[in-house]
Amino acid sequence: MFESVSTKLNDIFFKLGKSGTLNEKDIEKVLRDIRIALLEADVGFKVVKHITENIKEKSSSVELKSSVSPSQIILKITLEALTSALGSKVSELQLKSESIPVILLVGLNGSGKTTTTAKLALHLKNDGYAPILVAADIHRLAAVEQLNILGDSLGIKVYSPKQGNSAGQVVNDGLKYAAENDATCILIDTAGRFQIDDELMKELKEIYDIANPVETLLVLDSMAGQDAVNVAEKFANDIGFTGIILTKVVGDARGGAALSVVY
Ligand SMILES: Nc1nc2c(ncn2[C@@H]2O[C@H](COP(=O)(O)OP(=O)(O)OP(=O)(O)O)[C@@H](O)[C@H]2O)c(=O)[nH]1
Ligand SMILES: [Mg+2]
Repeated sequence: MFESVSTKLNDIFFKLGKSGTLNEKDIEKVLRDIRIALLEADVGFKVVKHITENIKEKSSSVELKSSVSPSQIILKITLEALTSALGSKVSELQLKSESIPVILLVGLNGSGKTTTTAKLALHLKNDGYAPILVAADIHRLAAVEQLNILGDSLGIKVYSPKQGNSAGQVVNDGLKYAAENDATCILIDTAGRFQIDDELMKELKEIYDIANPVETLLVLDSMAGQDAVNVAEKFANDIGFTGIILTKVVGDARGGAALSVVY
C-alpha cells in the first residue's frame, strides 16, 4: 500500500544518508524532493505545504550541520510531520442512541458504498451487534440484489424496497422492519451519482431526516485522489458527515489520500 510515495521518500533519505554533512542547500533540496514526492502521490497542495513547512521549521531548530547523522534527524522530523498530518487520534464509531443506532453510507457512484455497508455490518456483527441492512438505493435494481447477496452470505438480514416507494419511505419501513427483527444497529446503503447533483442531495436529505443517523459515513474511492477532497467538501456543505471511509486503498499506486509511509 502507498508503495510509490514510500519508495520515493526512501530514495531521498538513502541518498541523504550517504552525503554525511548537510548545508542549507542540501536541506532545501531535500524539502523540494519531499514536496515533489508528496504532490506526485496526489497529496493536496495545502497539506504538502503544511508538511514541508513543518519539516523546515523543525529542521532549523536543530543543529543539522554539526550533527553526526543529519539524514537520520531529517528522517525523524519528516516522519513526525507525516504522522501529525495524518492525525494520531483514533476515533471509534459512536453508536450511542436512544433508538436503534443508524449508520448512513453515502458517496458517489461506484465508490464502494454497498460493499462497505456489508463489510461494516460484518465488523459490527463480530463486535456483538445485531445489524440489519436497509437497501435504500431505489435507482438501481441490481443494488438491492447486490446487498441481499452480501447480507445472505454474512447471515445478516436485509430490508428491500417495495416497488414504487421513495427512498424516504423505504428508510421509514426499513427502520420499522429493523425494530421488529430486534436489530441493535441499522446500516443504510444509499444510491450514488456520477457527480453530486441537487436531486441526489434532496434524496439524501430526506433519508437523513427520517433516519436521524448517529454516523453518516462518506465512502470515497482512494483512486479519486484530489477529486475525493472536492467530493468531501461538497458533501460536508450539503448534508454533513461524521466520518470518511477510503476504499480500494490496496490498488492505489499513489496513495495520496493517506500518508502511511512504511520505512
Ligand atoms: N479492491 C477493492 N474493490 C472494492 C472495494 N470496495 C468496493 N470495491 C469494488 O468496487 C466496485 C463498486 O463497489 P460497490 O460497493 O458496488 O460501490 P457503490 O458505491 O455501492 O456503487 P453504486 O451503488 O453503483 O453507487 C465493486 O466491483 C466492488 O467489488 C475495496 O475496498 N477494494
Ligand atoms: Mg451500491
